[in-house]
Amino acid sequence: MADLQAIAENIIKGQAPKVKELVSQALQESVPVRDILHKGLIAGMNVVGEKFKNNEFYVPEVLIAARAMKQGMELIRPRLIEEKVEPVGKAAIGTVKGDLHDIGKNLVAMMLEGAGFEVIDLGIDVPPEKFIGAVKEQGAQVICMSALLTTTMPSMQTTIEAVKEAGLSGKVGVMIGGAPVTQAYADQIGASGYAPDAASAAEKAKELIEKMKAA
Ligand code: B1M
Repeated sequence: MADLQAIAENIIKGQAPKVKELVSQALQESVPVRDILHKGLIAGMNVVGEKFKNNEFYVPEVLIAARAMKQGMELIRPRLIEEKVEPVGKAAIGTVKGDLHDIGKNLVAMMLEGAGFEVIDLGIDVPPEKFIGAVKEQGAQVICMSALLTTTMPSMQTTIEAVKEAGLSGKVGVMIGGAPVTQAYADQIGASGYAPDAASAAEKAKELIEKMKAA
């Protein structure tokens, strides 16, 4: 019988082949795809996020778990579309203009996917207009900006100003992060959220979506 907890456990262990095998079995046994996603794949990534936050896991373990998650997701994606299972939200993520660091940004993207978000990855060196485009043309509900250089942090403020100019204030959440970024900086430039690490980033993005829904 399909074992959703075993899917979660193998995500945590980063056992991609086992995850694929268990997900295929669950699909064959007609386990609801929503359950495979939430009680299997996402449940596993939630634990990975917690362990990462508590320094029990480091970057390599997260990357290996995310690879297992991705392979499981590939198997269920056609069914998610077929059954119109809505993602938790849509997030556009990128490293800001002038900045080429992407390791942390990629981790945040993986944790967002792991939390059930549809992620539009805009890559590195992303100018404000590209973030705005992702909101207007692709329906992103949260903009996630990463910066690793003190010299590129001002691009976060420029993007927030562009969000205001585009009349999108209050309609899209804007969250920021990266090694030199702080909550104080987020407050100073008017970002709606800040997170110190990839796991907290996924939680914060969810919180922003819920706040916007409630408003
Ligand atoms: Co660069 N680099 N680098 N670098 N680099 C730093 C950032 C630096 C601190 C090194 C140093 O001097 N000690 C320094 C910045 C100084 C400063 O501004 N304060 C620096 C510099 C100066 C530079 C160059 C200017 C060097 C040069 O050419 N003279 C140059 C700039 C290029 C550019 O961007 N235009 C440069 C280039 C590079 C490489 C290309 C060689 C390479 C990047 C490769 C890549 O990313 N593909 C690189 C690297 C690897 C680093 C260090 C060593 C590691 C960064 C990293 O990946 N950390 C870094 C020194 C360091 O941090 N020890 C350094 C691991 C990653 C998992 O952490 O990105 O912080 P991090 O992400 C975390 C959190 O911050 C958070 O979650 C992640 C996981 O928990 N987070 C978010 C990140 N984004 C988030 C977004 C969120 C929320 C949380 O919400 C949206």
